Amino acid sequence: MDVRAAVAFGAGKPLSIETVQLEGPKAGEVLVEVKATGICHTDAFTLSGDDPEGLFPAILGHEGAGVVVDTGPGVTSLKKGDHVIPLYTPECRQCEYCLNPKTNLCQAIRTTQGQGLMPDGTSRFSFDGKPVLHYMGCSTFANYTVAPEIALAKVREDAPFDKICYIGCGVTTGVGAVINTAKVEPGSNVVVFGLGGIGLNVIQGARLVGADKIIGVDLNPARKALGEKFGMTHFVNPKEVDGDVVAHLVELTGGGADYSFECIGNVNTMRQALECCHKGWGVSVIIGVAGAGQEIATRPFQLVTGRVWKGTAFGGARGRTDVPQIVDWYMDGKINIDDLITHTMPLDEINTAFDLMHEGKSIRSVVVF
Ligand code: NAD
Ligand code: AHE
Ligand code: ZN
Repeated sequence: MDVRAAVAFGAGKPLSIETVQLEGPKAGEVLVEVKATGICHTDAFTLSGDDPEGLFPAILGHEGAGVVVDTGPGVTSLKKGDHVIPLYTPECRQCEYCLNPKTNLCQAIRTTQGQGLMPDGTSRFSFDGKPVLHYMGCSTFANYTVAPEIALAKVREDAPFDKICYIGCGVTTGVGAVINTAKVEPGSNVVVFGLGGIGLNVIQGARLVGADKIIGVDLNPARKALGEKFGMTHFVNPKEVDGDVVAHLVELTGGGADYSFECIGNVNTMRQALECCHKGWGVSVIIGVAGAGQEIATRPFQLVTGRVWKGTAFGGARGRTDVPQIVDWYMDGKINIDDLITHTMPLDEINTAFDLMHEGKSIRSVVVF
């Protein structure tokens, strides 16, 4: 079938809106009509050429919501008409990883997913007779996509696509990092580096679990008001701090953060996030994705003296199980998504979403098909 897609033909080039061809779903796969997709910083990261796994031409996008229109042979858990959110972290419920409660990183299809292919090693998309690659198993920058059954969470049908698409990455990553990965306790002091589409969800997750001080760190002064709306109690702009920002944060938290979260993707702020943690017990969670060749550093003494460095993907969530629950939280008013979606646009204007992100003017842009 013909579908409309924003194609990434090469690193650093704007997306090109094209009519591409999409084959129907093969065994274990599902054809989804994408109704809305968010644009995450990770899409921009891959498009920039910084992603060691970035391959072109590809159809990017991994924060979508839509409706099942067809199922391939052997699909049992989904049917035509079901509302779904594609999962870049699938949940097969059978692999060694899914059977281990310590991780959400299902590895059932990770190899082919990283190569931009469906689990059988081929692509369903083509343009001018040549294959176009999938991205993160989702490719939501197209009005139709094919995804493996294990990479689709079935969600309630009364939830609006243009809001719940954000649960496909940003909301779940931020809120999940607090609840699943860090397991922040009520009364904790929390420091969040980067108040964008992820960091603001960390802030609302911290408020949800009853954190005490919630300190946001961002270079963009416009993030202060929004952070406060989501539960931030203190704002730190590193440009306005006299002296060392780590020392300032340690003082502000009365000895160091119980938990810190890096939501930028910058190895220098990752170090600051670790080092502002409390001696003896502070835990720092890396969420941000750093470019090819980047490495983190700290004095090992920071760890010897009890700070813990860890990371999280998709907020530690098991998508088919946890995503429907997060949709319920949104529908019940427990979490706020609407105020984080600052811009909506048609697919033809998707490059504007990248401009707004780079200019610091948006939190989340959503393309509505
Ligand atoms: P974003 O662009 O919306 O937000 C980034 C924020 O960081 C902005 O507010 C910006 O002003 C701020 N910032 C930039 N440099 C800074 C600095 N030196 N000091 C303080 N603040 C600074 O991005 P996002 O969509 O929120 O994504 C954040 C990061 O999380 C990206 O690296 C993205 O790839 C990553 N990510 C990871 C996961 C995961 O599962 N681990 C999921 C989604 C996104
Ligand atoms: N491909 C990159 C890493 C990109 C990355 O870390 N992706 C996160 C999700 S970011 C969503 O916005 C993730 O889930 N990682 C786990 C995984 O298995 O990909 C690289 O450096 O190679
Ligand atoms: Zn993302």
